[in-house]
Amino acid sequence: MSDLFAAPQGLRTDLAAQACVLHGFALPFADALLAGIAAITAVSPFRHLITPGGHTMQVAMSNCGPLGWVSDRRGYRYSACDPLTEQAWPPFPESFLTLAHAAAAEAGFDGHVPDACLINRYAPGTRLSLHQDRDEDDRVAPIVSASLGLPATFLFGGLARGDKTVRVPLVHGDVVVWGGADRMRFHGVLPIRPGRHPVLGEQRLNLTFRKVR
Ligand code: MD3
Ligand code: FE
Repeated sequence: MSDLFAAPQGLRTDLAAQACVLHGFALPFADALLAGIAAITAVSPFRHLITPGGHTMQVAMSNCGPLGWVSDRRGYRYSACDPLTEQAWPPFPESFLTLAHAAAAEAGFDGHVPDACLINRYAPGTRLSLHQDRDEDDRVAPIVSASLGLPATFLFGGLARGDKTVRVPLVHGDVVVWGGADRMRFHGVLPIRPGRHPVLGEQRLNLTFRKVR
């Protein structure tokens, strides 16, 4: 579906030497990704995880693939088992792997084979505070992220928490890829502005494909 919320396709913005936005790269996959997310979350539903400090995360999460990211009073970690269902996470839909592989290759990372995909759901007002993704054993393999639904302003920082951040607008269909020296940058998402996306309604979904082990 063509819509005013979506990115122009085919353009690329470099954020750093090994980090870029592939504008609209996920648009040809959008229907398949949404069908996959619906099937996955019918089995392993979105939930608000508890941080080790006892706070409830604003972002609702699920996972698919061999490993999933979880958090509870004991800490943050990857687990092959969904603690809610006590079963393996749903497998990767084929379209997820195709997108992750193609986007990584387009960004210069050949042969990217993720073993985890975190699915984030943001309602209007939800933010994700500045953090590093440091629970993966592999600290250089690329992470591929696909944004769907309401637009977001992504904060792209440096390797230290206090480094200056730049604001990167992300819309439906955008893919961000970062790896190598830029893999450990601090990043976050500003509060999602109220709005209604023609396909997804009042939400933003983000898929992040990771290589954990
Ligand atoms: C660039 N998710 O799940 S994805 C996360 O939009 C997470 O849901 C955000 O951060 C989201 O851990 C951001 C895009 C992204 C993520 C991490 C980066 C871009 C990045 C790390 C360094 C540089
Ligand atoms: Fe992150």
